[in-house]
Amino acid sequence: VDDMVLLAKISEDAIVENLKKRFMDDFIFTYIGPVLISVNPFKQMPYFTDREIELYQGAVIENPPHIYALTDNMYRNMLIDGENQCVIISGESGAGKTVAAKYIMGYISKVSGGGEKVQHVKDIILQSNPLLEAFGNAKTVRNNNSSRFGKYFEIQFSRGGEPDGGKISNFLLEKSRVVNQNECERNFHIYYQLLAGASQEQRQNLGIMSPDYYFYLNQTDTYQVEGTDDRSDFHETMNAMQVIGIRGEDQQLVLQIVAGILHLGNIGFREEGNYARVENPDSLAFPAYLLGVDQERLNEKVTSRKMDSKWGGRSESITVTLNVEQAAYTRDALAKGLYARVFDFLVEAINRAMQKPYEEYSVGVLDIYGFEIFQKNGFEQFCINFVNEKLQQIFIELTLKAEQEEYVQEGIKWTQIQYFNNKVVCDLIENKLNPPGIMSVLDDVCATMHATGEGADQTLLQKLQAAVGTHEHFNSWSSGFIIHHYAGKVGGVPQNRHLHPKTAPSSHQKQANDLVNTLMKCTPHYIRCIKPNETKKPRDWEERQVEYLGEAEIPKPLWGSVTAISPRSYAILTPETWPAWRGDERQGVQHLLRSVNMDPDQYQMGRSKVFVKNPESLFLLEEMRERKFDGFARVIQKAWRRHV
Ligand code: AD9
Ligand code: MG
Repeated sequence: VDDMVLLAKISEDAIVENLKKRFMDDFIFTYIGPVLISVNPFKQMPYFTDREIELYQGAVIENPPHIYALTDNMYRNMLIDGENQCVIISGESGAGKTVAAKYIMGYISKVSGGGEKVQHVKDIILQSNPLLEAFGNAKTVRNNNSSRFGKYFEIQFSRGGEPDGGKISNFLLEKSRVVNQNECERNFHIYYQLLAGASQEQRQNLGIMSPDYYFYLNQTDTYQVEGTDDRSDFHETMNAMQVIGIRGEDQQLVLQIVAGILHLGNIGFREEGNYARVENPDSLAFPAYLLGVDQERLNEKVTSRKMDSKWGGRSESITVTLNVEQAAYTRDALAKGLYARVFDFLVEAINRAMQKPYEEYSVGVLDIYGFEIFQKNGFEQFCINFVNEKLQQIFIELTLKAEQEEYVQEGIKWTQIQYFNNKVVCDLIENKLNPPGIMSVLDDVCATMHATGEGADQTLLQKLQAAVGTHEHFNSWSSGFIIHHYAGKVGGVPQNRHLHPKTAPSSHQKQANDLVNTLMKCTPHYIRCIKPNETKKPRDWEERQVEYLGEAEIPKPLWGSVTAISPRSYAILTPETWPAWRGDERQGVQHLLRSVNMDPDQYQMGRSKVFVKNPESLFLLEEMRERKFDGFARVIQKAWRRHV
């Protein structure tokens, strides 16, 4: 079935079976009530052409489920109701979120009008994808083009529906990837693009060597990605910068910093009486030159740290010399910081190019990475999972609230829908006081710990135990802790990297809350992407899918609502059968439902609709009607034959 609410019985098995069947028949889209499910086909489907764009545009007739239908619906809603819209795209890594986001942007760009200026904004919207993917995506085990940042893309429209502006908010760039990667994974695409596509002159100026020369690229021995041409992608990236309006010199500076980071990574250290010394002083020269800093200054920067210290009531600054481990950490922190700045610069440049002086209408697209449960989970997973927990929270609030408000409006009797409200997990993480949540404790430990971070892990664990030790969604042991998220249990072991003063975990919390507040002001839409297999091959459905669908995550409607049961269309089912009912519609519907012996427990009459508990009873109605019609048609046919 197109919409799983119409399944005879909405069970997890039935949902999965339905999805699988459709997937095998090349239907990747299915609704489950208000949510569009999209199963990654891992091959180009034939129904994303201009023909479909035409078909779904302002469609009054029912078309099969499609991302274009959802997008068109958002676009029309925005124009007709004058309300901002947003779509939350969720799903595990490699499930097709980014591809879905691009289809949405492509559709909007195609169906909306506009002159030269609007066309320019459209170009920027579309070109922002290859640019941000070059700097923010990487090959991972799960996805050859995995987004390592979250993105909320607000497309802004004029009152007439022309996309004449836009704004990107980016979240949680996975900075750690700049300095190390898991096995079989790569650093961000831009590095390999630059190495493959740089001109002869650039090679000379930027000190471009083969990838295995650089420590930040050679740790995993993975350089190539199947189906990816880094060289041509490099030109696409540079072209995107051009379209976005980044000046030639700035383009060169961006590349210079990217190369500078690579050379920075090649600064090694040796131990000299407990202190770190740069192994080969010559290795400082090139990164210093590319990053535009004095060589000696760079040396100081990576081998020592300035600290404020209070001494006899006076505050003074002292310099602490670092050991080898700390020096490497500092070098890496510098690399990550620089990279994040470059990324932010690009986002700002795109935003500047799409800036609009005032806001009218908008459609926001949220493409953010889903829950992550790894063998080793760090602060990054903690933040990502927290954002997802918040998204689930608004999903529940908005869908159930809308549903239950309708019941009230229609005056039908109902009991509170039973579902797992994950607010309890959000509170565990973000509570400010009584007891303070995990973020607060982290903040506190970061602010008060000893400069080197020694002993901070234990302090953190002790404080967490004291604050939330008895919480039902939290467990801890001597060296780590587990959070029971709505989507699963995630365990983590704190590591000093993550507990630096001023990293302020609360800033991530603020970002998550800002995002939620923005989304709450829009009419929401949902796309849940599903990855059918780990092989990345078409027509392959692995049974393990079940647990990822997490049917429990989707609160079920208790009473399906049917807007139109017209006594006229079903009049054939009533004993009076023919001719059609002529009286009051409401009474007609009641008469109809009684005469087909529908159990009174199974339906309720609302003010403007009938509410039916089991959608199957509707099928029954349909089926009975068809049978009767068939019978009727046969009688006519017979009569006709006799006549001729
Ligand atoms: V991640 O959380 O950023 O790692 P995504 O974004 O969910 O992940 P992505 O959209 O990048 O996944 O899809 C992964 C790959 O699946 C793509 O590179 C395509 O090769 C493939 N894919 C996804 N959706 C489609 C589709 N509708 N048609 C064809 C698709 N291929
Ligand atoms: Mg993605």
